[in-house]
Amino acid sequence: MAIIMGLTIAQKIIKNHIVDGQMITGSDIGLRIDQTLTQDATGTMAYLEFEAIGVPRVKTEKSVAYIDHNTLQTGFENADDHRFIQSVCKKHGIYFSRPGNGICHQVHLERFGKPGKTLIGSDSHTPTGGGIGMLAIGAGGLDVAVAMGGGAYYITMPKMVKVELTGKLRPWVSAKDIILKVLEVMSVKGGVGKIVEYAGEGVKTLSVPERATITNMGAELGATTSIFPSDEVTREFLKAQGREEDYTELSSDADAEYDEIIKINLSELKPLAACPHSPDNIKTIEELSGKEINQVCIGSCTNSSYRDMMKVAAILKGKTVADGVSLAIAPGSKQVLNMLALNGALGDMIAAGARILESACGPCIGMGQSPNSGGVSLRTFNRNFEGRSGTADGQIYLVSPETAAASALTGVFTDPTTLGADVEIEMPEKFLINDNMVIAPINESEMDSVEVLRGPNIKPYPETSPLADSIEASCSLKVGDNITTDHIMPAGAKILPLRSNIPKISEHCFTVCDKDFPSRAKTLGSSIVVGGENYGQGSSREHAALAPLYLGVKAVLVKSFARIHRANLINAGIIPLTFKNACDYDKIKLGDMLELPNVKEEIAEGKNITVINKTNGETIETVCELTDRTKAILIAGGLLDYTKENS
Ligand code: MIC
Ligand code: SF4
Repeated sequence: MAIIMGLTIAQKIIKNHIVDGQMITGSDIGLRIDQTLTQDATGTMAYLEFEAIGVPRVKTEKSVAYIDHNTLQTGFENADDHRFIQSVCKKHGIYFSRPGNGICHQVHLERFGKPGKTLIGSDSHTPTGGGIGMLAIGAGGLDVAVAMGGGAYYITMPKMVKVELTGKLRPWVSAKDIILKVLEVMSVKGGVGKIVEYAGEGVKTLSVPERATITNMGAELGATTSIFPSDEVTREFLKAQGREEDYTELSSDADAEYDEIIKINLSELKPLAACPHSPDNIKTIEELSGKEINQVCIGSCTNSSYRDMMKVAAILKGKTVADGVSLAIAPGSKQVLNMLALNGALGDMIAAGARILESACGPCIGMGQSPNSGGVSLRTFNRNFEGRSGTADGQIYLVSPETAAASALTGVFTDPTTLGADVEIEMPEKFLINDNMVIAPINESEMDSVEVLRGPNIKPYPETSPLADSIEASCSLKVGDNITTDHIMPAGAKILPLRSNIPKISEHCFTVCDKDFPSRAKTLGSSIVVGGENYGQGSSREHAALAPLYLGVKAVLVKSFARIHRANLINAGIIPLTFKNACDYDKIKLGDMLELPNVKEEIAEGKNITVINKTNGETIETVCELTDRTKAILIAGGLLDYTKENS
C-alpha cells in the first residue's frame, strides 16, 4: 500500500498525533492521546491499572471520569466504586463527573470535546466525539490507563470509508435512520479495520448532536471510529456551549483517497428499525407498522440530546401513552434535563405518562426497565443483543426518538411520517451551562495527602504469568459467529456491581452460552475457547478478557475478531488466534485436548502457530498477526507487565 497523499480528516488528525510507526494502511501506529474518558463500569479497573503503572498525575490535556452506568445502587458495591473513582481522580489530576451529571458521551460532547483532538475512552461508544470532529476511539481500560500515564495508544492504521450524504432528511426522518441505513449497507462487521468519514452537502443539514448519533452507532459497524468535518455548524454548537475558542475548522483534502465510498441520499430515507437481535437487521417502520408493542425507552448515548428530547416532548404534548405501553425517558445529561425542566417540555412528558429516569445509561445496559416476558420494546439505543435488556426473550427494536414517541402513543409500530406537519426544533443559541457537577482536579501540591478510598468489593487485577514455551489445554467452550462481549461477560443490574471483583464476576463468564463454563474452565485449569466470525463484537469491557484470564483461558481460536476485544485479549496476555482455513473450525470439539508445542518461539519469530488436536490427531494451522510491540506484550504476560518492564 502506498504512502498516503491527499489527506482525509482522520488522516490529518493521525498525522498530527503519530508518535510511532508510519501512516500506511494496515501497519501499526502509536498515537499521542490528548483526552481520555472512563465510565464507572470499566473505570474502577482502569484506575486500578493506572495505580499499578505508578504515574502520580495524568499526563493528558484532559482526563474525565464519568459515573453513568452503575447508578442503580442495590447494595454497597456501586457506591463504593464511585467513591473509589472520586478519590482516585482527586489524587491523580482527573476531572470527576458526578452521578446525575449524565452519560459520558453526551456530557463529553457538550462540555469537553474539541475538534482535531484525540480521545480514547474505556467505552466502545467513545466515537460519539467524532460528531464534533474528534478522532475518538473506544479502548480497553488498560489502554486508557497507559494513555493517562502519557503512553501512546496503538491501532492498526485503518482503511478509509467515505459516506457521502446528499439531499436533506424529510420531516420526521432522523439521524438514527441514517446510521441504521449505513448498518444495513455495511453490516455489524463491515467497519472492522476502517474509519468512516461523512462528507457531502448533506453534512451541513445535520446538527452536532445528530452527527454524534451517527458516529456513536458507528461502533456497531465494528469501525475503529467515525468522524464528521468540523464546520460552521460545529462552531455554532461550541459557541452555544460557551466554548467557541475550542473551534478549529477541519475537512478532508479535495484529493483525499478513500478505500470505499458509500452514497446515501437523505431525501430518500425512510424511518427504520433494527430488529431483534442485531443492529444490522434492518426493516422499514412501514413494514412493521401495526405490530403491537409493550415498552418504549428513549435515551442512551445515541439519542438523548436536547434536540431529541424536545422532539419527543412535542410529539407527546397533550396526549397519553397507550394503555399497554410503559414509556421510560432518560435525558442524556443534566444540561438537557435541566433545560427541559425550565422550558416546560419535561412537564409535557410527565403529563403524557412518561416514566422519567435519571440521566444515565439505565435500561440500555440492563440497569432496570427490563421488558415483560417476550415483550416488544422499542428503544432509541444502539444495541439489541439477545438478553442485554435483562429479559432473556425480550424483543428489542432500535428506532429513532420520533418513531419511539409516535409508537408509545398508539401502542403499535407507527411510522412518524404519518404524524402530519413537522415540528422544527431550533438548536438553542445558548445551552444552559452549569458545570457544578464536575469536580476539577486539585493543585499538585495537595495531591499527596489524598487518601484513596477502597471498598471490600474492589479486588486486585488477576494474576498473570509470562508466556510459556508450549501450551497444552482442552477446548473449554465452542461458540458460533458474532459472539458479543455481552455473551462473554454479561452486564445488567445483578452482574455490573461486580466489575471491580474479577473472581466474583468470572462466575458469570459465558453463562449466556453455557452455564457450566466457569466451573468447567476452573476445573480444567488451563483451557482454550473456540469461536466463529466477528468474535467479541460490541462493548469495550476488558472484563471479557480478564474473567477468561482468571479462569485459565490461555488462547482464543476463532475465524475472525472484533478490534477492541482482540486488543483486550492481548493486553490480558491471552493469545488471539485465527484459523488459517476457516473450515478447520470443524476439526475441534468441546473437550478436545489441544497442544501448541512451540507457541512462544512461533510468536517471537512471527510464524504461524501450530495447534495439534491430540484427541483426533489433526494438525491445525493458525495465524496470530502481531507487531514487535504486541509480541513483546504477549511474551511478558500482558500489557501491565510489559508497561512495568518498560518504564
Ligand atoms: C455498552 O454499551 O455495552 C457499555 C456498557 O457501555 C460498554 C462498556 C462496559 O461494558 O462497561 C461499552 O460499550 O464499551
Ligand atoms: Fe451507556 Fe448504553 Fe451508551 Fe453503553 S451504549 S455508554 S450502556 S448509554
